[in-house]
Amino acid sequence: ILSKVGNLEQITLHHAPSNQQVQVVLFGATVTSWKKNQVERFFLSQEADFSGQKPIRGGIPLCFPQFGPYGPLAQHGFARISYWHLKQMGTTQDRSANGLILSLSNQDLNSALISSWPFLFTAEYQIILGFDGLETHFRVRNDGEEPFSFTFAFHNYFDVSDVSSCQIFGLENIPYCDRRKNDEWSEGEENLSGFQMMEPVDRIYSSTPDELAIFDSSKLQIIKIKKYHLPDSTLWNPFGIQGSDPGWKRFLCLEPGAIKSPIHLKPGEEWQGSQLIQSE
Ligand code: TA6
Repeated sequence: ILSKVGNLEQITLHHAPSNQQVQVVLFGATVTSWKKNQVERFFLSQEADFSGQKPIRGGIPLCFPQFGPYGPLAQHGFARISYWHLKQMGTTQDRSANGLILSLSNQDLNSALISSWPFLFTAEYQIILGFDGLETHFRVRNDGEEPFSFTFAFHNYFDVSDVSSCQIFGLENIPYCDRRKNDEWSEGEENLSGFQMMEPVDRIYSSTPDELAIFDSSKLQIIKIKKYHLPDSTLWNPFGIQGSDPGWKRFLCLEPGAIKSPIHLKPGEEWQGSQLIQSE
């Protein structure tokens, strides 16, 4: 189903047998909503901008080809502020899943972006709704004659009842880069699952396990993330500091990515990073 939100085109995908629905805005290839059993699982800011002038705050913005401010591009790169094309959409023959593929290439970029990131590439973003949950697959191919490098993250904004009543599983004892302390590296914390967020957190954990989870003790909801070829994970909540989104209590960002060590692609090479999100 194709519809409009603000100035932007969006697609709604359903998977009736598992009672799931996902909404994807072509601008930024941003997943803005995922409902299972009619319950929303992603946070979308009340201030989310649908003019096509700014990244959409909420859901799953894509950070590519640069995570954060670390590189020649504006924060988190151009994927989240580019107009993607619908390449394919439909259910599998046995109706066990419904999905779509969006694409973006260097031809879709303006000249300022091309001069900051002068590489020939094709990116494809596949979103699949099925009995297992929501799968997102991000692929990049080097179509040029020069090698290039990039960093990447799925900037997941999960909807939580209160960020202070969430437990995080999978990041115990893992060293992290503390973006709030001049990117200083800290030793991991032993008991992160008992950890209650009481202050701003902005961390990049390196070499994290491929299964992570958030338990929301008020909603009694668990979100599980399985990730593939994405070694790192960002954990973020601004906790009301100046400039925080007014809805900051209601989200927790847990973002699988390839951040610490950039991915290098030689001419003709392709890379894929994926996640499967399940919620009970
Ligand atoms: O992933 C966390 C982070 O990099 C934070 O440092 C914070 O700036 C956040 O992303 C949101 O960035 P944005 O540019 O969307 O406001």
